[in-house]
Amino acid sequence: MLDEVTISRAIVSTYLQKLQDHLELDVAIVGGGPSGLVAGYKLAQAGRKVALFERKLSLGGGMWGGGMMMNEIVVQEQAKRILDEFGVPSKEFQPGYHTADSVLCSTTLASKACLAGLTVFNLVSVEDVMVRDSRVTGLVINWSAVEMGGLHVDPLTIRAKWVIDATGHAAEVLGVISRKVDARLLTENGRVMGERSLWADVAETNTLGNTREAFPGVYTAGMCANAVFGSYRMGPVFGGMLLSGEKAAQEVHRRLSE
Ligand code: 48F
Repeated sequence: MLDEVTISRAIVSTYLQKLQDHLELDVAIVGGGPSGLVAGYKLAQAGRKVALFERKLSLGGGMWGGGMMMNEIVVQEQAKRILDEFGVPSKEFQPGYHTADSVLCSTTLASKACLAGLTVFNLVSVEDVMVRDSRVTGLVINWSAVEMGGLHVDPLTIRAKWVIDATGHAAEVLGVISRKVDARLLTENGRVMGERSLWADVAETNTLGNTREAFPGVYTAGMCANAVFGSYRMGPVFGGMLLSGEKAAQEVHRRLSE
């Protein structure tokens, strides 16, 4: 016979244990779009203690909707190996252009990342960071429902050796740092430079170069990289997002080993 309160107790105690186990991390990833998921997968595979915080209910970010809600994405040649690595089926449309079902891609990235050991806290928003000696040392988090309701509720904190800002166009983590009176980002003007108009080819190339430390302790990944360092947007071509997640993970993994 099922007891309702036992069901509630199981959820409350398991969730709180999971949260307690992840209050101190090697890497905290903010944003569960394609770049954050690839970064999470790679870091978990490398044995790092890594958790991902996602504001929304579901993972996948801007990938779900493909291009203008047509749920297919395009991935260029250089990144097809990542689709293959995750086991996401793709079709060659013409040489150099591969398509994949965006729902299958989003769900597969999410599933493989979690199975590799990434812990996801969805419905949690990152509203700020902690800084000590001019370096980010963790995240300030709150329930997304608190944020959406505009409620005055104080947050909790997560300590992390590294943070990856994978929040997409909004570059929210670096944005909040950039607005502090005493902080300068590692960009030309010390601020989030903002993104330029849509130019797929240049944007995709620049994404990888812009995947780097943008403030001590914080790496960019995905579209955030271009938004922070002032490059172009790219529309529904996703290779750069996958490669950027991979690069952020590799570099943060290396920095943790130093
Ligand atoms: O936007 P998103 O998919 O980021 P991405 O990995 O990929 C960008 C592409 O989808 C597309 C593109 C490429 O062709 O231009 O836009 O760079 O996913 C970002 C995720 O971060 C979450 C947000 O809900 C989304 O799922 N997010 C944003 N801000 C916060 C956050 C925050 N403050 N706290 C938690 N999650």
